[in-house]
Amino acid sequence: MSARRGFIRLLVAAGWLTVAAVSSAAAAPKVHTIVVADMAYGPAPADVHVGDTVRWVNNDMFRHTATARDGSFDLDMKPKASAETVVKKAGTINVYCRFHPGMKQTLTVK
Ligand SMILES: [Cu+2]
Repeated sequence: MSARRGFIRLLVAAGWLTVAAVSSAAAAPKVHTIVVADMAYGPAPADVHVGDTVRWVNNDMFRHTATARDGSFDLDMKPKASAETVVKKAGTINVYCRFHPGMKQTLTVK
């Protein structure tokens, strides 16, 4: 085998390693942060996948919850506290605050 051909094989192998590394990074779980302030949830994150973590950060001066209507989680947050959950199934999750029924949010999990 010529040195040139060996070099080309090395480049091809390195290319596959790069592809493998990038695709496994894309599949790694992500953390999505939602800031709670002024009696409201911040925007629901886009592109939430099963296995990702959704974290609510309560920047308000009041205690809030992030409670799933389907009962899958119920996170209670004192002022300046945060809480998180790992989403386990795809679909729509309706979230509300137990203390302030007007606080609502819809999470879409892919
Ligand atoms: Cu609340």
